[in-house]
Amino acid sequence: MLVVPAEPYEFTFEPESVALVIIDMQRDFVYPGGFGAALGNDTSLLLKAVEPTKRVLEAARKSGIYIVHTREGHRSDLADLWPAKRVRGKLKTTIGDVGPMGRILVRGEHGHDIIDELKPIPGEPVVDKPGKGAFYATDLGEILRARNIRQLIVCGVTTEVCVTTSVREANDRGYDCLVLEDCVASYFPEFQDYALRMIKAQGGIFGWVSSSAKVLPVIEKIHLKAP
Ligand code: TIU
Repeated sequence: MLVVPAEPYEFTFEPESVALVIIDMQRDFVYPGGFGAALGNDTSLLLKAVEPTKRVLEAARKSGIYIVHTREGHRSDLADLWPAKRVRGKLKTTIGDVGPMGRILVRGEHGHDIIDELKPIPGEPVVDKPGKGAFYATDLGEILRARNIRQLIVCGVTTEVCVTTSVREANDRGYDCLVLEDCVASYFPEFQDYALRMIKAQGGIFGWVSSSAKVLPVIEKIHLKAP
């Protein structure tokens, strides 16, 4: 059993039953010209999560722990895009429209893909999700169940939207979630703060909060054999 210093108390896990889940580290959120920018946000605020997440991803790859990536986006025919999601915000340029990185939040487009720094490698499933939560209308649950994964180390963007929605979904499905505070980011510093506080309040009502500096030495001790 390994132990990570965390709040509200230490997070314990077995390496075989933990997965690193990286949520929506897509160009459409972290670079100008995508969905994040279309919503009126300063995308540069998300970049600070990239380097710490990269360190955790590289350590996880060396350790052999299971790694899953997610991407928010839609079919090119937009058949899986609820009208409510499409019109929300009354945006001039919205999901499915052409932007500088291709059609916004559409699978197969440049902006929809994961940033180069965190590019998945073979053996790391990429889960395409049409919603904010990583379990809604995806096979993530089956992918994790096939490996007997019960605990998730979570990185990604944005903290109060797709990260928190996914953590809440995971919590209700019986997973323990450890969210790394420097590996998640928000367009709103105050939401970053409150989203993390909501997860760890009330005895860890949705999960645990720690950091890359605290989890890295623990991951570096793991040497799992490839399955
Ligand atoms: N708008 C916002 O903060 N986030 C999203 O729309 N999606 C994700 O968080 N991935």
